[in-house]
Amino acid sequence: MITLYGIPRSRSLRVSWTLEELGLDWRYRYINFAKGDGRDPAFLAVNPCAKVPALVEDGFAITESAAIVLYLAEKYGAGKLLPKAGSHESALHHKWVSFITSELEQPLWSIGKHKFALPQEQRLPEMLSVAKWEFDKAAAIAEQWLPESEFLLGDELTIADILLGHTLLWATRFEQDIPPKLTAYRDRITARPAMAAGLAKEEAGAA
Ligand SMILES: N[C@@H](CCC(=O)N[C@@H](CS)C(=O)NCC(=O)O)C(=O)O
Repeated sequence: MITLYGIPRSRSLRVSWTLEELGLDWRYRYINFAKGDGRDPAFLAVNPCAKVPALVEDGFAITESAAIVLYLAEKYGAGKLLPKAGSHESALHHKWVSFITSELEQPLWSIGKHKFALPQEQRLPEMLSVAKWEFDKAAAIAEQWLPESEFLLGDELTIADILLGHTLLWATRFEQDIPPKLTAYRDRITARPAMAAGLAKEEAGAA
C-alpha cells in the first residue's frame, strides 16, 4: 500500500500527479500544520524534517519530492516517465531535474517563504527583490532551453515535465511573471487529467 502525506498544491502535488500518471492505487494523508500534525510523532517517524511530501510504501518511507517521483517512475514506470538510463536523453533529464529543483525552485521558494511561509518575524522584505532577480534569470534560461517538442525530452511526458509544470504553477501562485513559451508550456502540461486527478484527491482528503 502506498500512502502520500501532503498538502494540496504543495510539492506533494508532484507526487499525487505522478501516482495518477502511473495509474497506481494510493491513499492520502493530509498534514495540517496549523492543527499540529507536523509535530505528531507518527508523522515525524516518517519524516523527521516535518515536511511534505513524504511517501510510505509497505513500511518503506521516502522523502524529498524529486527523489519520490524518480523512485516511483523507476519502480512502476515500465519505460514511462523516464528516458533510458545511460542515454543522452537521460543525461538531459538529470540536467532538467537539477536545474528545476535548484536554480528555478529555490529563488521561487525564497519568494514564497518571505511572503507567507516563514514565521512573520523571520520574513525579510528585502529578500523578495533578490529572489525575484534570481528567479527571472533562471526562467529566462528555461525559456531559452525549452524545446519545440511537446515535452522537455521529446514526445513523451517525463518526471522533469511534472517537476517543471508544478514549479511554474507555483510561479503563478506567487505572482511571478514567466516568459511566453514557458507560459504556454505550463498551460499545456498542467492541463493533464492526471494532475487534476491528483489534486482532486488531495483536496478531498483535506476537506
Ligand atoms: N526539498 C523538499 C522540500 C519540502 C518542503 O519544504 N515542503 C514544504 C511544503 S511544499 C513544507 O512541508 N513546509 C513546512 C515547513 O517548512 O515547516 C522537497 O522537495 O520535498
